[in-house]
Amino acid sequence: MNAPLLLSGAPGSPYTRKMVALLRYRRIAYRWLLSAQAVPGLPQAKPPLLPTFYLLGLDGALQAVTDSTPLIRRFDSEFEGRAVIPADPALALIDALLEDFGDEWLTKAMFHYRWTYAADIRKAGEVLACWRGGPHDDAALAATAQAVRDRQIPRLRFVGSNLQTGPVIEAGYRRVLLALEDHFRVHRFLMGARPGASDFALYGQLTQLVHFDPTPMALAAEIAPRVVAWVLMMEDLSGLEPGEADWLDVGRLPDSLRALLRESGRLYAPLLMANAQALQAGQSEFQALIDGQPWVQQAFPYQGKCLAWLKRDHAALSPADRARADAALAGSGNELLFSP
Ligand SMILES: N[C@@H](CCC(=O)N[C@@H](CS)C(=O)NCC(=O)O)C(=O)O
Repeated sequence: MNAPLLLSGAPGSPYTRKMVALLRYRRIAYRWLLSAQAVPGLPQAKPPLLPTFYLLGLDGALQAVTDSTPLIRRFDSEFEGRAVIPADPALALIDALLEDFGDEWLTKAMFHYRWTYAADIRKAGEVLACWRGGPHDDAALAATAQAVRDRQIPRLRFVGSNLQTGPVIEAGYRRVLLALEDHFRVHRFLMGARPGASDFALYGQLTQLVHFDPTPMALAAEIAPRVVAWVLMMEDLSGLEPGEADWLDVGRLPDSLRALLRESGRLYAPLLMANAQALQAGQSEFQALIDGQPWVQQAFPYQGKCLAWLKRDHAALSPADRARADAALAGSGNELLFSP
């Protein structure tokens, strides 16, 4: 794997930003294609998600591979040094939980703000359109912008955003900003003095929330200047020299990280459970009570997989490591994820 890794993605895609920042930090050379069509003959991912990596398979042919979470683990094992999975398995579980919270919950806030408010809809429609094909003249840009909006706005229901859940999503975003602001008063990264996978996941969503979409961006500028700065710093950590002593001690997690874990327990854990139950019962929709509000959403098989991964990682811990991870999670609301 010495040749630069090839990927396609877009600047407005939080998962693309997560992975490009990761590659920079890991000092893994890459070629980022803004359009997969730029290189003829590339295989198509199924489903076609951004980012898509084109990686050499055992047969020597390029394979289209998606999904940042397993890709991060694959790169950690295939490329030496500067790992993002914490060395302590108990801390690694906390990191994985927060990575999932960023990827799967915070993305609801991203999608909600972007496609709910007029100023956000207007900006995202036009700017996202510029990254599609192009260059465009004004009429073509206006038409593509409208096509992007017409495609994305109806998809709000897939993330569960509606008039009733909007306030829950927004209050959660505000509390996440405040917990992060508090954390960055003392620590450089979620995982201590070096970044974990969770840092890259939250960074990816926050590239959009804090630096692109006007409504959540204004809130961040008002209440979370350290978060605004952190996101820009995360973009390129190629100069950081991490050491083994730089990880947090899972036995003494700071209150600010516990506050973030409580957000995951409050907002995301009940949703994961309700989703898994619906999938198991073969129902296409689930209902949950999130932060005291009814939440109705289409069941999402991918999030069923997320829960299964977390359970698997928790079950694979040694009894001593599991006890330390459980102690760190006690009272956070995430315990139900791991109850038999
Ligand atoms: N779990 C995937 C999620 C990737 C994802 O959902 N990407 C979005 C763009 S940010 C996408 O491609 N959505 C499908 C679409 O827009 O058609 C990952 O971590 O990479």
